[in-house]
Amino acid sequence: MPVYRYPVPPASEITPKSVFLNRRAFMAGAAGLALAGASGTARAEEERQKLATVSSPLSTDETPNSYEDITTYNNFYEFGTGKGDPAKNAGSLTTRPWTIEVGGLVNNPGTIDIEDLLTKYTLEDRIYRHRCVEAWSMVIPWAGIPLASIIDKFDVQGSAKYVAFETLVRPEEMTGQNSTFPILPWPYVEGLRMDEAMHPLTILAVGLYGETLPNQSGAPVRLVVPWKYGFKGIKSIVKISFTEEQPPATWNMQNPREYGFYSNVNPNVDHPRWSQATERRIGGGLFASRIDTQMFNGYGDQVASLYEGMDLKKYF
Ligand SMILES: Nc1nc2c(c(=O)[nH]1)N[C@H]1C(S)=C(S)[C@@H](COP(=O)(O)O)O[C@H]1N2
Ligand SMILES: [Mo]
Repeated sequence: MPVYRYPVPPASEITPKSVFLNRRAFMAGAAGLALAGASGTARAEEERQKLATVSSPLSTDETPNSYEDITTYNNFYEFGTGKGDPAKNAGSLTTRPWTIEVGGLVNNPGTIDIEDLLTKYTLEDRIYRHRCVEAWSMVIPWAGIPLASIIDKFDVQGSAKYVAFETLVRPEEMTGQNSTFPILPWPYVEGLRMDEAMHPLTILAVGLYGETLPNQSGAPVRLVVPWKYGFKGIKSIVKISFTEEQPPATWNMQNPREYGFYSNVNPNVDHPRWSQATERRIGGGLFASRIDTQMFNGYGDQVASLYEGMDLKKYF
């Protein structure tokens, strides 16, 4: 299994939150306005935590969407199916204490504590393009940790070919898990091939705009795989396991014709009910013109080699 290494920035490049925010505000007027919105947002969560991040060369230089856009237009069916439902309903989720159970084909099974993720790792400032399968997109400034550097510690066995992820099931706090006609089977589950999981672009995100994640964004920890459609980015993770067989993925099980296991952003492979050739960038206004969707969401230089020789129309 290939292990990817990347340069770790020196401590002198560590960016305190205030500097991060000022820099963003300076770089982009729109983002600056959004920050005013952020400070007014009520949180039924722990006190805000300052996240020190180092900037990553893997960030896009596109202007991030506003905090408002990113936190009020969400998909998180555990809290309802409307785009505004997670912002309305996710405040009820208790995100401390929180541990992720790690098991399956590893020599050191164990747990990951959210406090350790926040304090014992170098958090990287990763501004990524985010493309939903529903053909809208955003640019999001995450704070995250490369998944590879986290799973290394569990000593993954050579026979592991995939990583499986699971979201919390807690109907008392997750309104969408309470409904009489469940829209999805719970828990929400996802999976990656091992080399995708180890790729330096793949992160577990714990922060947004220099603060801990708001619940609607998948607090306290969620997956972000920027070259894949958004639904691969499973939220509020409680379990990670390593498997030999391809693990189940919620939308793929729900409708395999519409949602593949790989789900790489691909403008040449349409969703059966709509085109994937273009996307609507949220925040551009209702009548903003659509932009062309890029192969692998624009991350092709970094990830195309993972799929060399694969028929991406078959393995979509
Ligand atoms: N547990 C869970 N994770 C989830 C979802 C969900 O419904 N439940 N929705 C997915 C979909 S379809 C998308 S597009 C992204 C949205 O992430 P965002 O709300 O942070 O933009 O989360 C993904 N992760
Ligand atoms: Mo999505």
